[in-house]
Amino acid sequence: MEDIFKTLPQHTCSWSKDRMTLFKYQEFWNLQELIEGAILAQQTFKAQPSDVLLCSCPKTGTTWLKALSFAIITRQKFNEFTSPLLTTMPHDCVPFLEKDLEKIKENHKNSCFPLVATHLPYTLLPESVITENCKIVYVYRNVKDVVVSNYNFMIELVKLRVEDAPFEEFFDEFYQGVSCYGPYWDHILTYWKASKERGPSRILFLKYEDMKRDTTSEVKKLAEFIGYPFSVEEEKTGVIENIVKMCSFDNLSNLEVNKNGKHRSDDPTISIENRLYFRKAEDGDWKNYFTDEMKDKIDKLMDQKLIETDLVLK
Ligand code: PAP
Repeated sequence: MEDIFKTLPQHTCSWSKDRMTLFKYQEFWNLQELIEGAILAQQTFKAQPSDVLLCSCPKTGTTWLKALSFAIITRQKFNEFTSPLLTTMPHDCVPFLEKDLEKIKENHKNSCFPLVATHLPYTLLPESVITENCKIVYVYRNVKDVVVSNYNFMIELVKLRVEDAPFEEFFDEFYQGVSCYGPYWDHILTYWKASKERGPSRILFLKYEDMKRDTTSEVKKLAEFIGYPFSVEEEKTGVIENIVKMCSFDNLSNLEVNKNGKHRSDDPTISIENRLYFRKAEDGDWKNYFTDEMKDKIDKLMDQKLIETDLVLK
């Protein structure tokens, strides 16, 4: 690992007062520990054909997607009163490829639990995900709210106050593509290109804003895609609505575990307060942060980057 890192471009983020350094590994920026996790996953992860990968760039709806997918696949065993989601942070319910290889191995051995989450771009996924033709769900979100969500999360992570971490500097670096798992648009494009090659039966795109607007429809789509469709009986008896309600921001963010608990609490060096994953969940919070100039600049960039796609990130 040491030899690899010696060769990688690196960048110390100015907004972080030099508290955060990112490395560029195979076209994408990231923290050292997450690149190490990616390399280990690439070298050792053996996907099973039944695995379903929940993929996303950070701050695009990962926590919500994990909660919904977990609730969908465990609904025969648990309901809205007994679900582990009521006492366990969604990130601790679905293992993360860059960090939880042992847990995933255990799941492969002991159960038929198929969910694996990752923030890796498609081009960095372990080879076996492709050769085993695993299904992939990719969630994405409008770029401006992603910038703001990242900013608020990252400054907490490096223990800076808003006054001490200028948003303009964070925006500039994000715009240059320097963010965790960034450039964000290139991340999306890796999955978009793969979906054109592999077809919609293997890669489902979900958009955070669509999920907010019509959660029930998107949840039905998700359940069908991952192979756990709702029966007519379930639709009639409100099973979908119960899942939607249980996984809603209002419900999850008010649970004791998500207000006061810590994620990865067994390892204090990487443990993160769960509340940081539940901030506002609003569309358009960017309006409280962006100047007109920033808005025009990033909208223009999205027009250029996504010109060949039908994706709208503005
Ligand atoms: P991660 O990639 O670090 O896991 P992720 O879950 O993708 O983060 O993104 C966090 C965002 O999702 C937060 O958005 P905000 O900063 O704009 O508020 C968070 O509030 C939002 N979020 C978390 N849970 C839910 C949910 N159940 N429904 C809708 N949005 C949610």
